[in-house]
Amino acid sequence: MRVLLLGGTTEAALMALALADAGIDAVYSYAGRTMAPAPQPIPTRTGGFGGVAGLADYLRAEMITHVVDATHPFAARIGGNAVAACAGAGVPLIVLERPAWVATDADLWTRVADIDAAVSLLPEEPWTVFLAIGRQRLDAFAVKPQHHYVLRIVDPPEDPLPLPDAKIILARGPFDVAGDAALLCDHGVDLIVAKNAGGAGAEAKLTAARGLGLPVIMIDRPAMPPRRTVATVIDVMDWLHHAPADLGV
Ligand code: 3Y8
Ligand code: NAP
Repeated sequence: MRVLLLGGTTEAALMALALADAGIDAVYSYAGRTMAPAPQPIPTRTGGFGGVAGLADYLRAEMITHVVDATHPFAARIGGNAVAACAGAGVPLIVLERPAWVATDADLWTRVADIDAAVSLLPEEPWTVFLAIGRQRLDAFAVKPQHHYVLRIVDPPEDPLPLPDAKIILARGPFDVAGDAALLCDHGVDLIVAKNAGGAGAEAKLTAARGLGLPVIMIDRPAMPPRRTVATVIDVMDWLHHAPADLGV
């Protein structure tokens, strides 16, 4: 057995520990998005594969017998590529994904389908908006430059921001409620924009917003092709020990 673990999340880090503890031959894959990704207890590789074909070639060249996709619910491209490449190479695939967050009665959420829909909901008059969506799609907010944006990103931006009035907070997470409540208060945040990432690592801002009575625009996850999906490391380990050489769908 030789496992390719598509990583970059808290769940992937826990999966890597389980694979290392079980002595399973595995490799952890990072996209190379951040300057100093967290170290892992199994060998790691960093960088894109070169699309579906590149990933399928990697599976064959590295004699991968199973793929575990523990990437992020919003990492839609690699998720779709993994389905296609595994089907093409005849390698079983399983997805380890945390459940989506669900609003409680105390939450002031407005759910939208994507980032552009979130931007369209921003008011015309200037507000202080906390963008907890990372760095990749900040360009979408350039059509509403009148707001004071508070941005939390992992690494300093290489290029000038597309937003004229923005405060940058460099932080990697996981985050805690006290810290996020202080952030929201200190910056006078009126509104939060978040992706429905699920998991505990990014949830603190929602708990803090609930306590402060702040509204949240919640971006729903992108649709993904059918694939075998589980929510725990134990379920993946069970699958690895029982998976016939079938495909992951
Ligand atoms: C490179 C690996 C671990 C994993 C930690 C989790 C928790 C902290 C919360 C907010 C939300 C956001 C962002 C976030 C969180 C965990 C987890 C998670 C959200 C690292 C990591 C990589 C990335 C990539 C990065 C994205 C960005 C997204 C910041 C490592 C730290 C907003 C997603 O600068 C960039 O280009 C950053 C890009 C993809 C989303 C975006 O579109 O900008 N994650 N995050 C992975 C790789 O190279 O393959 O550096 O160690 C991992 C983690 N980020 O160690 O336990 O598991 O969710 N990451 C979101 O959830 O909305 C921050 O600020 O409240
Ligand atoms: P994405 O948009 O789905 O992927 C874009 C391209 O990046 C992919 O086509 C692939 O390039 C490469 N890639 C992505 N993840 C990879 C991995 N684990 N190993 C090797 N190549 C990878 O992905 P993303 O949203 O940019 O996320 C990138 C990484 O950050 C992932 O590891 C993800 O788990 C992590 N992350 C993302 C978010 C988020 O909000 N999106 C949040 C937390 C962590 P090729 O086509 O060349 O193979």
